[in-house]
Amino acid sequence: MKQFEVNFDGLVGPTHNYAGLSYGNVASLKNASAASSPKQAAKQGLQKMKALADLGMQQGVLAPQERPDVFALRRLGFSGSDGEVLAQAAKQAPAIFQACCSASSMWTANAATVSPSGDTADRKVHFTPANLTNKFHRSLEPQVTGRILQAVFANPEHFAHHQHLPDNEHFGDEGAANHTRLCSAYGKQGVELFVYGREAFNSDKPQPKKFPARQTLEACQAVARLHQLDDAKVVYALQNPDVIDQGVFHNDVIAVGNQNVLFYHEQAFHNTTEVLAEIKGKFGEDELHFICVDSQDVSVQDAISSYLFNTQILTLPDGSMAIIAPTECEENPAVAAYLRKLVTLNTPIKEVKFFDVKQSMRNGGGPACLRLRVALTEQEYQAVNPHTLMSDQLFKTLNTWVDKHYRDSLLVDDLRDPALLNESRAALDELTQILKLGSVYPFQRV
Ligand code: SUG
Repeated sequence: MKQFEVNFDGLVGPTHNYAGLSYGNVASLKNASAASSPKQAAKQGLQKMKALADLGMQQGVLAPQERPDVFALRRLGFSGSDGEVLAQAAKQAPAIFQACCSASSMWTANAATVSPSGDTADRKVHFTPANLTNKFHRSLEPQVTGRILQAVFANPEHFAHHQHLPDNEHFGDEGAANHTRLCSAYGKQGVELFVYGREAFNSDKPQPKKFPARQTLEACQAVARLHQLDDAKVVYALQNPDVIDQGVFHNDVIAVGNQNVLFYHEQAFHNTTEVLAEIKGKFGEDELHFICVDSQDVSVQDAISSYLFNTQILTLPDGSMAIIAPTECEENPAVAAYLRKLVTLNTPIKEVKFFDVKQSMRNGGGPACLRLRVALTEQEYQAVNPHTLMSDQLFKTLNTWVDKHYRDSLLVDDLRDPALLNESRAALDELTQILKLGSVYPFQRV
């Protein structure tokens, strides 16, 4: 049976802005209050999706969320008409207001953890939306994310959806950004590698001193239980707390895997030797490539600023692998030199393609942050909502939709404009019709 990985990229929402909301994410803090371009951001994302579809990859689209989140602001005590809620919140609590305007759902690597049917006891594809408890602006996402995922993967014969984990730091869960699956073929049982930053119920264990560890071991274990994974095929690895303190806020900023390749920085994990031995032992006899990047070749700082590891490793239709990298990797001399060398080594990675996703990069989101990977069999693929799958027609329709609804430029001060709320809702209402999602947004359900 045919089997492949489908990348579901997040469409950038109409309120894409730089508010400096993510302590521990260097780019987000550095670009706080810079002007953003929602239109350019959405188009950069669409270009990447279309280019991957043109390479022969299966590519899907996930809808963004409704922002400003007036419903969250009302929950926090702001009242009156929608316009009054925005005005009061912007004046009385500007930081909270900005958090309720973030377009952060665009980074769909944080939307959910997905386990393909080859790994699960009931042979369904399992989804658990990430609760994203560590950042208030992101903690607003899981409910609507769950609805969007159910509208895309609706068939209960193939897809199982779980509620996000309890909204508490003890179960802090950032989804697929801290989850990698290694396998010899997408449809075969693989090893699911969960990377966590701390143990919530055991403070004696190592944890970062400066920046927060967003993902806990207990959250990883809960997701593995929900997804009915076999313990013999799961590895839990502690992220190196020192790199979290240098700005590696998710594991996908320092390591990435695809099929039988794990590409990682030598400082990515705590106890690397043990972690790799466990992966190898659980993977079995098939060929497995560990590609380690030394600090001498690429420093942790260069890895963070270029996002060398926030790349997508794709298996192309001819079976070879390509790296989809942000243009920042091309601009960084050490990283560019490393990539030139990498494609000559004896690994499946033979090619690097650079993409401009600068609008997203300025908030700490590279190519890999922008996509949720879903490995599917042909039969499961046929059960996906077809209106969410990239095609020449959908690419054209979505570009026209962006041109119609998105602003060229946005400053944090513009977020209080009630017209922006109306523009966003009009855009999203139309989008749910294009993608045939039904009523997933709170404003559509009142
Ligand atoms: O959660 N940035 C996101 C970036 C997420 C990147 N995702 C992965 N690594 N998979 C975050 O820190 C910044 C928003 C702002 O500052 O306006 C933000 O939310």
